[in-house]
Amino acid sequence: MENKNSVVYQIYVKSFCDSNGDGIGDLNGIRSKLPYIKSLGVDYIWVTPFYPSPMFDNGYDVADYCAVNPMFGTMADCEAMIAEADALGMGFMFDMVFNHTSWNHEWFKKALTGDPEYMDYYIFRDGVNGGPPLDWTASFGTPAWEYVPALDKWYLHLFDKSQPDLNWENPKVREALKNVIRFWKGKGVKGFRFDVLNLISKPARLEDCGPGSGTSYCKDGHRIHEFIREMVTETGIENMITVGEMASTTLENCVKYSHPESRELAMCFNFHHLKVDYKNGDKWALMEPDLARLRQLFQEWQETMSQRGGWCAVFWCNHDQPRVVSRFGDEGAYWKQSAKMLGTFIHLLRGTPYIYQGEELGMTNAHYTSIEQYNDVESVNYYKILLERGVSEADALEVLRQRSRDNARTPMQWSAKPGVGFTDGKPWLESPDNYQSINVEAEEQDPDSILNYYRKLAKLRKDYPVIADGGIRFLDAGNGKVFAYERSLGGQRLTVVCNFSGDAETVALDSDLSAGRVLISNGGENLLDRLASSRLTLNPFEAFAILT
Ligand code: TEU
Ligand code: CA
Repeated sequence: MENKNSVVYQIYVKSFCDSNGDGIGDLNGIRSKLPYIKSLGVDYIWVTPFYPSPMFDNGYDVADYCAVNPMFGTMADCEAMIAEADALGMGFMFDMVFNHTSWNHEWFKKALTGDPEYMDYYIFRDGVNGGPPLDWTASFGTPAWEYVPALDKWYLHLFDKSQPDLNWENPKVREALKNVIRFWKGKGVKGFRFDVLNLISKPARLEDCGPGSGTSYCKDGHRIHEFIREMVTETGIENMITVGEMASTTLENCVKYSHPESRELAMCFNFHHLKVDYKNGDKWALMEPDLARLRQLFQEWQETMSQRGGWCAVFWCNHDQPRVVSRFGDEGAYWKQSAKMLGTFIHLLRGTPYIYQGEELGMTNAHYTSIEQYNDVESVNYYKILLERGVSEADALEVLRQRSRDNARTPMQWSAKPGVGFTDGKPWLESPDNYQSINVEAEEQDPDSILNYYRKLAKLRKDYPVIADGGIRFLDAGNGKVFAYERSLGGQRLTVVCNFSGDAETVALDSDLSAGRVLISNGGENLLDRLASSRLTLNPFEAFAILT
């Protein structure tokens, strides 16, 4: 990838902006907001799938990779959107869902007729003792093998049963997917996000696998680096911005996925830092975030990637994760402070920062009170599973309130108008009541808003090469709730200090910063004077960055 000072904005197409009043976001809605996105100072826009789909997984079940779902617009709308972003100096990254298709895809429909050529596009196996080939569970809580009576065969789906996994061992599949990349490259797309890419290389001998999570047997498979390198080099995208979503991957693999000499990807998403509030590693068991573990993970990944020449996508939010201010910050007295602190921490790290739509406003979780308000297949499945495990309805709703992917999918809050400025119709998903105060219109008027703070963060990455090109070292601030790191390039140092606690915390910094220049701070008064003493007391959720 040509430059390390890029910033990416992620759009969840269904929830960003509705241009035709049907309550569903669309491509013309995105196009109408490109000047706003440009005003954030971002370089690329990752847009989630808008291809033909039955929408069981809101578009991550693709029925045609090279077309536009009429629900979201036309190919002409898509081309106009790409052209307008280009004219504004921004590039689109399209989302490639290559681990699986929808069961509505023509390839799978042909497979279901028993056509052996197309059955080999997927992973069909004979059953064992009248049951599935393997006792695997899928990511959304169901069994991972589905029986087809007409064929007397089972097919693998690591996600919903409507999302049959593709067989990447089949060169015809690999070639067909390379043609998808070539098609969108030809349309002027400037980069790609690859959905659960590290799951595409399945075990050589499936029958030797034991029971359990299907993903756990398929992640970082034995041909994964070969497949990625082939896909990237044969479509000429190795110098584009590309990012692989890597489910449950390892640091070692991410160094390899993202190292320039690998000729694989520009960077990866990993999720270890977003599991520090999973009790016993279970997303659906609540626990307070383990801040010590969070800091340790960032230190380990950031310092190792820096030393080994890999490159991380750095982020808190996406369309699958709860809103970070509700998760690691504060929705109450310290809402603004904590949202700014969380943004400061991510944006000054080594790597490419991603802003998820609404994160720049401090948008919060949805706070739904009934299961009827939820849409996400994963959330609806796990609500049933929790009740079957004997969890009460109230407790199951509390789990969803904190963990559901719908928390990220409430409509983008543009204004305090009904429909939150997202639609003139009835939105497909309800908004939290706080849209009255948390919205673009209100925050544009407030120089001290989270929105304007995020604009400053993005600009710092353009103005100070130490952020994009510098090394990184985590500092021991002598307080587990305060995360501090130092960026360095040549003789320049940037010290970043973030208090992840809602209480005042005292730290001991090992260098005198009082003569430095404050590049950004979320509010502590007379900071440099306070830094003159060796022990500094930070306000709740205080954050700053000082150049020396
Ligand atoms: O997500 C992969 C994945 O594992 C997600 O389900 C997410 O990590 C998990 O829900 C967190 O608990 C990708 C897409 O981002 C997601 O929207 C799709 O549902 C999934 O793949 C299948 O395509
Ligand atoms: Ca619409």
